[in-house]
Amino acid sequence: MAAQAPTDELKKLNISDDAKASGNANGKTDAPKNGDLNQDEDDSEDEAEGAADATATAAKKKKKRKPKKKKKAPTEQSDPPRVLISQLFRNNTYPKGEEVEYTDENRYRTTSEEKRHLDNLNSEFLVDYRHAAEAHRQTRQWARKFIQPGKTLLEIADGIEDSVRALVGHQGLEEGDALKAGMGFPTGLSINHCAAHYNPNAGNKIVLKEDDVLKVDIGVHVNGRIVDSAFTLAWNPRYDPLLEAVKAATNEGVKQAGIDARLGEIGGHIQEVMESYEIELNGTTYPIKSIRNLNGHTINHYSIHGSKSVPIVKSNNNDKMEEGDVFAIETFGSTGKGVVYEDGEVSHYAKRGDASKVDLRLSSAKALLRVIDKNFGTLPFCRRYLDRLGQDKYLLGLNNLVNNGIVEQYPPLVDQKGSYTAQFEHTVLIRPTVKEVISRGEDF
Ligand SMILES: [Co+2]
Repeated sequence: MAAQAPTDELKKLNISDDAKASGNANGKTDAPKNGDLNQDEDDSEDEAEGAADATATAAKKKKKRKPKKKKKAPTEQSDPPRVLISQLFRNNTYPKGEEVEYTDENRYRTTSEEKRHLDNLNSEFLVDYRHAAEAHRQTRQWARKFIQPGKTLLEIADGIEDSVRALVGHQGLEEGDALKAGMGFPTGLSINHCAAHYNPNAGNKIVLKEDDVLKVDIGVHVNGRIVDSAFTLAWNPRYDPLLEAVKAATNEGVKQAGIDARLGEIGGHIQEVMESYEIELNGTTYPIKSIRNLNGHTINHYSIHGSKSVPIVKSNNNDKMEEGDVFAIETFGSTGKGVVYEDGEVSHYAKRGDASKVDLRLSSAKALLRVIDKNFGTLPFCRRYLDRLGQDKYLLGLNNLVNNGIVEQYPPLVDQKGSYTAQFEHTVLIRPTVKEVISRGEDF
């Protein structure tokens, strides 16, 4: 999910970034830990076995060859993905992300006993993060094949979200279940000049087209540890330079990230890479611009937007990255103006971490707030997530919560009509010993 930088125009419309910054996940840290996950793992073992036809066939073959080995749990993912990640990777041992050693004066950290000790104290955090990241990778591996022109945005959103929930073993239909693991935020499916925060509300009729450029922004959380990672798909090769530029710019940001790195300087490096590309469309050459009012951001426990932001243009932000920070490094390139504004029907919302107690007079708002507290806490949600909980006619109450400053809305963010935008994003853990690009996969 993108963080918006308050530019001059936006400042008039928006609350400042500081006010947006949410501290802790007040009272939402009571999500049950591994015990419960293991419970679910056992319950759904049979179900997962039945679902995986391909897996069953593969296992049969194996059986013929090695009759001694008894088939137990599935060892490979199904299509669509429905086998628990915790079944594919036992004993809380999930694949690592890309670990990168620190450089220069921080080089000592890789082997430092003290820093290793700090790292070990944080093992639960790492297990949850790697678990969520593997669910992200396996979901997007499937989504890359599934998402094709002709599919509706609703089919795509449901397909991705059903997969994420199945892989972490939490459907999120009972109170509190979505807080244990599941969607970290609504799936962003933003087309062409729309850069971010588009998710189809119920009844949406949009069908993906051959010439579209689609940003797929997926959030997966386990125990409130949110992996925020996005990629862009296009079927017409004419967009290749745009996608290449943004992928390279994001990788530059990931490369520059580290302890003591200054955020404004990182923005400069990102912009330099991004704006070294251009693209020709219908005989016109367009420079590719960094979208200057979109940012990467820190991620806190149960909170997608922390207090630090990572600009994607050069800026005088002298804040530094620090040990223990979690960053979503995301960059956006555009053939348009390189500035986004809010436009269109809202789908994304989140309860503000700093929401004060307001005496709500509207009973529908009061009831809806209870639903939000019990199911999402400060995790972003969309209208469809309320629909699937059986909520209806909630718009008046929802808007009342927005107007009272309890819930923040995140409208779609668009550049100039007719332009094309692309996004790539990774989540990076600034661990005491190394930097871990937790969402890194073979695809990007
Ligand atoms: Co993000």
